Formats: sequence, structure tokens, C-alpha cells
Amino acid sequence: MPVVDISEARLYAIIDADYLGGRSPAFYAEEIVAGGADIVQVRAKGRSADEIVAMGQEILEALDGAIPLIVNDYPELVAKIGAQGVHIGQEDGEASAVRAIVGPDVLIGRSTHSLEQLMAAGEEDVDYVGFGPIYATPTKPDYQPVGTHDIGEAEYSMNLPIFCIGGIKMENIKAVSEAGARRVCVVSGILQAESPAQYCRGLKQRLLSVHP
Ligand code: TZP
Ligand code: MG
Repeated sequence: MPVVDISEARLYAIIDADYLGGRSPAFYAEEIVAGGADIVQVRAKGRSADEIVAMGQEILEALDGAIPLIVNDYPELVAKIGAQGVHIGQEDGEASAVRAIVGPDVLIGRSTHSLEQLMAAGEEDVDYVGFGPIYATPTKPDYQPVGTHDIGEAEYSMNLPIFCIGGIKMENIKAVSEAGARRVCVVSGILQAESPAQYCRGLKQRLLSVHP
């Protein structure tokens, strides 16, 4: 069993290297904690291992143990950074191979892009799943949005925590929640906000207003 209980988490923020907009990873980490997000991921597509480790360590230090840090894509960097989890996509191989690298105490998350993939992830050794993109988003181009209509069935059928992701913003999070989502994951909405902390607070409040 991983050390972190992710079932309590509702708002999952991603610090993506492509959306820093001149502000530091540490700035975002502090804002995200202040805003009440429950978990955070470092995502840095196309960056070197050294860059990802440096970014991850900067975030980890700024988090100061307040919330868990998940590393996108690289199981072998989890221990180097000192993070609590790893997030893998559909193309990142068997969860069992990832588990062999990270060990039993580390969270593993898997991205899914259809109900079928979601159900398949439920049979694997993973601790949570992402489901989306719910809406079209420049953060994940080339992916067909899944929309909100399958969220209810996903939540009903799945035994793992599901984080809906993709194009979720302040103005649509209530619709996503009302479609059944208990948990969401947000990148650009949070990182492009003037006050990421305030933005996180607003997202969390809206989530909790639908599913306390
Ligand atoms: N997986 C599915 S959608 C997505 C990922 C990583 C990107 C979500 O980013 P944003 O900016 O919150 O739409
Ligand atoms: Mg990946």
C-alpha cells in the first residue's frame, strides 16, 4: 500500500514546464498549497532528466511536506526527486513494470481516454486514474475530448479514485462535478491565473459545493 492515501484528494494541480509564464515552480507550489489543492504533479515534456529532477526538487522543497508530489512519465526519477508518486500514460508500459521500479510505497496514476481504458486501468496495480480530456484543450492537443456524459458511469463502475482532466476551468467545473466528477485535475486554469491560490480555492469550493 502506498504511504499516501489518495482517496481523500479532490483537487489535483499540475505544474507544467510549458505554462510557467515567467513565474517559478516554487511560486506555483506555494500558491497551490495555499489554495488548498490536495496533490500536485511536475510535468515537463521534452525536458532532460536533470531539468526534471531540478524542477521536481524545487517544487518538493517549496511544498515542505504539505501535499504529495507526483512525477509525470519517469518512474526512475521518483526516488531521485524524493517524490511520492508517478503518473504514466497509455503509452508508458505495464503498471507492474513501473511498480517494480518505484516499489510498493509510491503512488502510481494512469491516464485514460475512454471508459474502456478506464476499466482496464482498474485491473492494474495503479492507485488512481486520470480520465479525459473532458473538454478540448491546448495542453493535450490531438486527443478527442470524452465529454461529460461518461463521467457518471465511470464514477459508478470504478473502484479507484478518478480525476477528471482536460479543459477544466472555473466556469465549467460545476458542470463537470454535476456530471458526477468528485475529483479534478487542472493545469492551465491554475497556472495562467493571476492568483493561482485564489483560483485553486474557487475550484475546490465549487467541487465541494456539489460533492461535499
Ligand atoms: N491529460 C488529459 S487532458 C490533459 C492531460 C495531461 C491536459 C489538461 O490540461 P488543462 O490545461 O487543464 O486543460
Ligand atoms: Mg507519459
